[in-house]
Amino acid sequence: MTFDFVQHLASAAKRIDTALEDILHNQAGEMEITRPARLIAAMRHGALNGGKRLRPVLMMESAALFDADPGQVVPAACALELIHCYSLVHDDLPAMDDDDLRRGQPTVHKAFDDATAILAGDALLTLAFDIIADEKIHQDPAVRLRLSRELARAAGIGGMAGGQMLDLESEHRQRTEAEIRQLQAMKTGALLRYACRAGAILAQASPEDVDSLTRFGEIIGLAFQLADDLLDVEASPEAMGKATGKDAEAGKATLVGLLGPEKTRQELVQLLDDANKLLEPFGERARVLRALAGFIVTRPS
Ligand code: GRG
Repeated sequence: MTFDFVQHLASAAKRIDTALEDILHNQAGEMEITRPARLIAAMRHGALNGGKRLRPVLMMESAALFDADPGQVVPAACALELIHCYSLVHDDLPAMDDDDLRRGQPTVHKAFDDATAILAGDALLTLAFDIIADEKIHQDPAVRLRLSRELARAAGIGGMAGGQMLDLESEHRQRTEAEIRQLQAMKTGALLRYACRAGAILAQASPEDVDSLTRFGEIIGLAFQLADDLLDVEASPEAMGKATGKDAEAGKATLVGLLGPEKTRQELVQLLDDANKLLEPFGERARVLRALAGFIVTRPS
């Protein structure tokens, strides 16, 4: 029987959607005064609106290489997705990207208001750490602590939030190629890296295997960003500021702006090759991760 990756991705995403639905349902307390319904509704709007669920699926597949218990991995994967959703809710705010639509629907601040969107993002972020601290994630508190600390670092000043700040500052200053690579590894790469690394940590894989999955995540993180930038340029070529390395529309630094589409495509081919080499020792067990890497490089949107 041939392996249907698209079907597999859809059913893994559905599994995450169902688990996220449960988690957010359980946030609604009986007393409106302690659990404001409007905030829960805004959190649901930001988290249950049809994302691809790439990060949780990467975590589940990394953990599956080492036979982890899905009952532990799914909540950890949901925690990561909640952080991703929070970042999108805040990124869409007028003070940042000022977007009206996300995943084809009104952004949280459009459907509610700015203050509610800020609070919904805050509550999604903090809920993620509540989940990671729960015994369901792992019986060993040292594993939960490690997952929690690494998640804080991936999302915080040395990771996504720091990368977003550097990106915002790029509107006012020229970036070198090395600087753009660094800020993108922080802004988008850190959560993708964490997805793969945390799967291996949760499964208590050997340090060598944790390192391999970490490197795989780093490569996937860079490939994801390059593919995203290429999609933007293909959608509106005038957005490419070759001379400045900036996406002219958003004023943000991009590698495709600096290197040009052709070199970017060549780098993507090389990255996919590197990613596949890292998966070789896992043979057939890594077929979904292999397909995911290919999907990230060639995805249509
Ligand atoms: C606000 C702290 C803070 C950080 C925001 C991730 C981020 C940092 C901003 C998003 C800006 C953006 C559109 C970056 C391009 C890469 C990216 C993260 C795309 C969205 O991720 P997907 O494609 O989205 O996985 P879905 O909707 O499928 O979850």
